[in-house]
Amino acid sequence: MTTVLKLGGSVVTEKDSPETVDHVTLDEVAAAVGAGLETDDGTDLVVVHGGGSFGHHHAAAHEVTTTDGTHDATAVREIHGAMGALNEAVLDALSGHGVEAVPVHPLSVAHRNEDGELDLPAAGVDRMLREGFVPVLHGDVVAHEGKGATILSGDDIVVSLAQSLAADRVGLCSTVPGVLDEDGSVIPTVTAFEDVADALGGSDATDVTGGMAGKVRALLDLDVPASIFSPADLSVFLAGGTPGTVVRG
Ligand code: IP8
Repeated sequence: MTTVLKLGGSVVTEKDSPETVDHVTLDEVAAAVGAGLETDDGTDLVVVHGGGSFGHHHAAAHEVTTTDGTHDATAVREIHGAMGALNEAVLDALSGHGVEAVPVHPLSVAHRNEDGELDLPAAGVDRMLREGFVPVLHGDVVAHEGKGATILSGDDIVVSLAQSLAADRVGLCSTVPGVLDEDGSVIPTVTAFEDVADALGGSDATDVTGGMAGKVRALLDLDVPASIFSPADLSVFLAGGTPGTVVRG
């Protein structure tokens, strides 16, 4: 059983305060991951985390998005460096709860072609899983044919890895308990973007990769259903449940 779990950038950071880890929530989700793996040691778990207040502020400052690139190595290093620092914090938290977490930095292995198609080789991640590690990837800046380097969202990493690892389960741990309708109630199932287009507003903090709308679009591309839920439901998800919203393309 292979599970790909994304920890949203807004979950693990104070999203409106530059380069600030939300240590309380990060520790809670790390504890849930540690307990989940202890209960079910047959699960191969890949963790991906978003940028939150680490990646997005630097990306915005350098005007780098998923489609607008930069050839400025300093900009690339600043965005990647911030994400590396957040990755360290996530690794530390997971390690503190007994998770054999190791880093995987997309900048070093992934790239996009001129059509924007992502190539993220997964053989190394697969080997890590087989050796009992929990690979921890993150949204990053990656080389992009003809554009220098652009932003790679953690959501796109999740989709790519879920496909190349033939994952059985995909979960997005977000600050909200699922995809919400206009009344703020969780929509149990989403099967087409048009069903929720009106309900999905933009993200309210600096987010160059599209907030909830971007997540739903990315998850609709998957072969397996994906769950979107809040940290309070992470244990339920890891125990095999489907809390929050299930996105099924
Ligand atoms: O928060 C974005 O990842 P996301 C990463 O998963 C950067 O969209 C570098 C802004």
